[in-house]
Amino acid sequence: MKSTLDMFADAEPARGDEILAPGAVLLHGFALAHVPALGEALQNIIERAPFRHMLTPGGKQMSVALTNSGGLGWVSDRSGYRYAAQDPQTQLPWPAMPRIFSELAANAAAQAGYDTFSPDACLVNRYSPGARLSLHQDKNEQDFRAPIVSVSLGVPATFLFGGDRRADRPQRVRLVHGDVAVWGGPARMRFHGIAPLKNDYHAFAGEARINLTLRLAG
Ligand code: MD3
Ligand code: FE
Repeated sequence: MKSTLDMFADAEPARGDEILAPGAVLLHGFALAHVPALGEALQNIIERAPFRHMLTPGGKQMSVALTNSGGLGWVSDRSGYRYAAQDPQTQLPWPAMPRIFSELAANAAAQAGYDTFSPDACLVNRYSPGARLSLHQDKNEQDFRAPIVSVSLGVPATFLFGGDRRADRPQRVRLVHGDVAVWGGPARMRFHGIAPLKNDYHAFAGEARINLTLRLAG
């Protein structure tokens, strides 16, 4: 029986890996074999830290619902965006990062050319029909040398891949169930977002899309 590590042992580019831009690689279907394990780990997280709609600093509810796992979790409220070790709803530490999340992320990063990625935060976003994420940069992390790894599950979405300036016209990239993308190097600070989720159905989570983003936050 192969160990989880052996299943990922070759850190070589695979057929069908798609370079979106310097530093940004889309690994089509990379997570597919691991979806059952990812789903079980996710169930356990949302039992302890349910999805919730956070407030933006401007006081509006986000259309995306979120939760976290790992030593740090991304949070937002009237005072701003930041990482926090505790769930603000319960004051408990976020659920531990499941090994399948960190291993999958490290191995995806290696296949994309980033050698030693060891995430300490996993933000879990849930998109219901119509939910969207407007163009933004991820800059709450301490060390921008680390990439961000994202895992798409459930209903497909249109990822908006912008440039270094907000006004740069975004490239539209379809992300489907099982896709893993790695965003680092010169792509790390690019503006990005998700177009409003279409009404659709996928067996993984019904009408929803779930996205895991694995980060080195602290
Ligand atoms: C490109 N989430 O949570 S993941 C976010 O699908 C976020 O839920 C989206 O953007 C989602 O901050 C996109 C892909 C992603 C994540 C971070 C990036 C792409 C990125 C950072 C820089 C460039
Ligand atoms: Fe982002």
